[in-house]
Amino acid sequence: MRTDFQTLLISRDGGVLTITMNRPEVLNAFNDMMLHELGDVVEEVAQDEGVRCVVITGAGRAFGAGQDLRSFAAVHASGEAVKVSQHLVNYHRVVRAIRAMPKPVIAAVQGVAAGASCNLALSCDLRIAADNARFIEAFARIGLVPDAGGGFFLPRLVGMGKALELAMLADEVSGPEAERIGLVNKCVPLAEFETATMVLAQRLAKGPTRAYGLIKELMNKAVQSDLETTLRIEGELQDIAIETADHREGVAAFLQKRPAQFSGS
Ligand code: LHQ
Repeated sequence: MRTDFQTLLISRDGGVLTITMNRPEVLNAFNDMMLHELGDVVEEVAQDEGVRCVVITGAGRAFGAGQDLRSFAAVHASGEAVKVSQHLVNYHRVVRAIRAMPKPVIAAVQGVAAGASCNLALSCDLRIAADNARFIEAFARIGLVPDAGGGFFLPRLVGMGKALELAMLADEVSGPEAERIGLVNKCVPLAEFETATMVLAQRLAKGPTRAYGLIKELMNKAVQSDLETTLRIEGELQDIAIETADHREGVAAFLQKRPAQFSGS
């Protein structure tokens, strides 16, 4: 697994891989390098069976400030004919890789998560926030629409009415408020944030990884399907899950009245 990135820090603790976006001088705003490196690492880690949970977080006082507006303005000023939709393909690569990743991905958000960084967090499976978190669908502040998958994830997480409010008014949502409206799964005091993140990540890394991958596949498909299709997919995925070692171990542990030891296979 490659670890020599210019804009990312990579650390490994057992089955947990932490990816830290590391441009703290601009609140981890995305320049092209960071966007490409993040795409590379999320695609690569999907193949690494030793990694059973991925955490994405930010260095310094922020999760991320979205697109680096200076570097994007510089490209425009250079006269280079770049359509923004071509640039967005790089964000879409990251979002697709996170959704397709056959293991849990946690966004660990402290400080600000604005624009595309906010929506990157929404594309993850679970979100944990520190109580200093500030979620901002900042796009309308600069006359844009939510990108990086926000149009898909935001209304599904908080409902259409709240999604429209957040996207149109572009007001900040605090960590506790984000927990209240379902934008994040859990908000904890900043002093407990790192420990709480690792406790959650290690718990997931010791879980039935194959089943987690199938759960993701089921939910990914279900949010875009009707009941009949979902019931069919559920059966197909359960046929796979029931053949796993972790299923056998889970049942044996239950019958023997002991905690399960999941191998991830
Ligand atoms: C930044 C940034 C930033 C550069 C803070 N860029 N430097 C996709 C495709 C193409 C085009 C456009 O967009 C997109 C997707 C998007 O993500 S659109 C949304 C882009 N992001 C924003 O509009 C957010 C811009 N940033 C802010 O509104 C504020 O910085 C927030 C609310 C995030 C944080 O405010 P503060 O905590 O008060 O921090 P600050 O503003 O003082 O920022 C600290 C430094 O970071 C500062 O640099 P300086 O040299 O003055 O210390 C900022 O210029 C820099 N920075 N965001 N996106």
